[in-house]
Amino acid sequence: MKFTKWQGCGNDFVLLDCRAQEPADYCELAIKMCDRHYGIGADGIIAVLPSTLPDVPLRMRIFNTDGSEAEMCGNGIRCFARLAYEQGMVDSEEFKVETGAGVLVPHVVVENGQVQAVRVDMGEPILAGDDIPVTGFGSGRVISEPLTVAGQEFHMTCVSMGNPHCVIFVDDAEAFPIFELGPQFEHHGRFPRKTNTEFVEVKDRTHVRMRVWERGAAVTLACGTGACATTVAGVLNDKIDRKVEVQLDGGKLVVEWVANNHVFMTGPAEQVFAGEWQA
Ligand code: ZDR
Repeated sequence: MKFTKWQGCGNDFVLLDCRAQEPADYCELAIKMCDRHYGIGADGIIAVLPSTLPDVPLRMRIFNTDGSEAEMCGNGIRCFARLAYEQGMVDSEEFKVETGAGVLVPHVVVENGQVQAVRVDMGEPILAGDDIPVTGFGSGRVISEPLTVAGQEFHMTCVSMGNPHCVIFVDDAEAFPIFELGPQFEHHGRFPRKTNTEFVEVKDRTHVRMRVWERGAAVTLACGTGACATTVAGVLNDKIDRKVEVQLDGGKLVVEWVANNHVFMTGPAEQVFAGEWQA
C-alpha cells in the first residue's frame, strides 16, 4: 500500500489514497501505522475517499493514534487539500471536502506556481453544551464555567469545531503540567465523547500561545481545530480580537472568526516523504 507522510505545524499524518480500495480495518491500520517504533509514526492517518454527496469531489476520514475516528482535523485537512490539489484529484485551488464536521472548503494558496499555505473555511463553531457535547448545560453556552480536575478548579470554555474542545486559559502555558493533567481533562465525566483540551496563554489581543492534549493522540505539536476553538473561546471571553496568531509547539496558525460566523484557519502543509507500507 502506497502512502505519503505529511505535517502541518508538526502535527503529522499518513495520507492514504483510498478512492479505489479501502483497508479492511482503519482502526487497526491507524494503531499500527502511527506507532513511532514499529510503524511509520504519526499523530493520525487520513483517508482520501470519494464523497457521498453531490457536487463534493472528495471525502476525508481521520483516525487518531489509538484507532478512534475523529470528526475533523484542522491540520490534516490542509495536508489533504494540498495533496488533492497537487495530485490533480481536483481541478481548482478551492474545493469542497466532506468531513464528519460537514462540508468544509479549503483553498490552496498558490503564488508564482508555489503552494504557500492552505486556508480553510472551517465552518461555524458549535456552542450549545449538549451539541459539543459537555453535560450539564443543556443548549446553553459553556463560557468560563468551573471544572474540577485533580482537586483543582479550572475555568473552561467549550467549543466544537465538529470535534469537541475544552479551552483553559492559563497564566503560563509553558509551565502547565500538561502530561499530568491532560488525560484527566480528556476522560472527565463531563465529556461524553471525551475532549481535546487546549491550555492557552494570552500574550496580547492578537497573539496567543496554545498547547494541546488531544483526544486519542495525547500531546501533539499542533492542533488546527484546537486553534480555531481557542480563537472562538478567546473572543467569547473578550480576551482577544477576532483575528489572531496562534503559536503552537510546532508552528503558527492564523485564525479569524469572521462576521458571518465562519472560522478561517491559514497555515502550512508539507509532504515529508512517500513510501510503501509493508506490514
Ligand atoms: C486536533 C487535530 N489534530 C486538528 O488539527 O484539528 C485533530 C485530530 C483529532 C482529535 N484528536 C480528535 O478530535 O479526536
